[in-house]
Order: sequence, then structure tokens, then C-alpha cells
Amino acid sequence: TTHTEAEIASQPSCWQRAVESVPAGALPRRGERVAVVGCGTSWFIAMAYAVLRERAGHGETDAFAASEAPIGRHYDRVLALSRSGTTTEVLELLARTTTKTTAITADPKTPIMSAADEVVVLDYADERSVVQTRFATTQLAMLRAGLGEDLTQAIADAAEAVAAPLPDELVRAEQFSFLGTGWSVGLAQEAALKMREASRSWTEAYPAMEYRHGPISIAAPGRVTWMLGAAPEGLRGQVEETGGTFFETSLDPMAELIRAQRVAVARAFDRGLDPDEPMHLTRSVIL
Ligand code: F1P
Repeated sequence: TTHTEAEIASQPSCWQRAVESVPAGALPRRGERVAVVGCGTSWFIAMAYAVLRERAGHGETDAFAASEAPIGRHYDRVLALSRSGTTTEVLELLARTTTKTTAITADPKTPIMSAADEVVVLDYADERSVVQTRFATTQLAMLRAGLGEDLTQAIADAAEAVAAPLPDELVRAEQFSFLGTGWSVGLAQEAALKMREASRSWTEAYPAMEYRHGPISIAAPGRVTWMLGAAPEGLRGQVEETGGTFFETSLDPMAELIRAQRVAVARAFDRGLDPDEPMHLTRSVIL
């Protein structure tokens, strides 16, 4: 098996460990105005966390791609997410900001350790694959638990997502549009990115209701619209009218992301690709 497959399968136990070891004192404090930043996968996890933190009433939270973060504006804290701890845009932002900074990383031997004021190291969730799967979801599990969420059901859903057979129509689909609402918008983006990185598939991602405003024009038989979380009323019918497939489950959206990761790996194998080594991508993306 590939590293990617082993890392995908380990997510239920990694999430369990994350909820049992939340470094409460090191995460953004209640009431702080927080900018969460990252690149690629880490940006999409930032998007999900920003929605969850505001919803939990912990304070105003904005997510930015690290390259685009408006550091001139006032924030009480910058929370930087980076598995590698080496990503150029993240390190440059940490160097420029005068705000308090916290970083979450997998690797304690990297420059982010001295670039941030406080660092949370999730070394047990580090990965050998270039494609991020378990580090991304484990840090979000930890952040969710830090907001007071009970992840018992999410972890049970993850165990199901790791084991359940994959529907053939997903593995064989011509194209995917991932949809989310609220915090699952970021996860939809992440699902689409996994599919691109691991299997070079044509994928897009949108807030669910935005899909109706143009993107639906490409829906067709053999193409899949995949909702992470509960679909807004009427959306399924609109997609099915086009002959396209609408796919939705009742799993926790973070567990549903696991299913998308597995489909990405299955499609990579179908195409003779190595999911551990995506085209044109490295573990550390440095300028
Ligand atoms: C994030 C990143 C992702 C990409 C891939 C490799 O870096 O470059 O953009 O999706 O999974 O990692 P990091 O700052 O989290 O290490």
C-alpha cells in the first residue's frame, strides 16, 4: 500500500488522539479577533475553522490564503497552519505581522518553530505522502474539540468512511463538483484539491447555492455533484434534471472528505498514477 492509503486509513485513530490531547492554552483565546492563514490544503482548513469558531461564539475569525492576508488590518492573533512548517508565504506573513502569532505544524525541526510566538506540534499526524490527508483533518479535529465540539459521531463516521466500499460511479466519473455550506465549503475545496493532486481529475468546488448560478451549466450524465453535508432543499432535483449524478450522505462532512480522499486514490491507480507523488508538487512548496 501507498503512504497516502495508510495515512487516510489512520484518520479515525488520529482524530481520537487529537480530541484527547487538545492543547487548550495554546489555541486562540476566546474573544480574540483571529486571522487564520495557510496555503493550499491548509488554507481550506483555515476556511472551515473560521466558520466553526464564529459559530461557536469564540470571536470574529477570518480565513485567508497566506499570500493574500491583509496584515494591515487589526487582528488580535494570526493562526498559521502549515504541515511542512516551511511554506514561503506563511513564513513571510509571520515575519511581517506585529500581531501575536500561533502556528500549527507537523514538524518541530522547521523554521515555523521560531517564526511564531506559540507553536502546536502535531507530530503524530505527520505524513510521508506529499498529498495531505490526515494532518489536515487531524488539526481540524483538534480545533473543533477546542471549540467544545463533541466529535464522537464524527469519529464513528470516519471509521465508516474508511471501510465502506466506494461506489463505482464515483471512481469512474468524468468530472466532480464538490459543494458545501458553512464550514463544509472549505472541505469541499479540499476534496476537490485532493482529487486534482492525487489523480489529476477535473474538479471544481462551490458554496452549494452558488452552484445554481452558472456552474450547473456543465452538469451532465457521467459527471458528479457531490455535497459534503446536508444539501439545500431542491438542489438534488435541479442537478438530476440535467442527467448528472447528485451524491450526498449523512456522514459528518470531515468524514465525507475521507471518502473523497479514497476516491482520489482509487482514480489515481486507475490512471496508473502514484498518489504519493502528485505531478508538479512537493511536500514543501518554497519560493
Ligand atoms: C501546504 C501544501 C498544500 C498542498 C500539498 C502539500 O503546505 O503545499 O498546498 O495541497 O498537500 O502541502 P503546508 O504549508 O501545509 O506544508
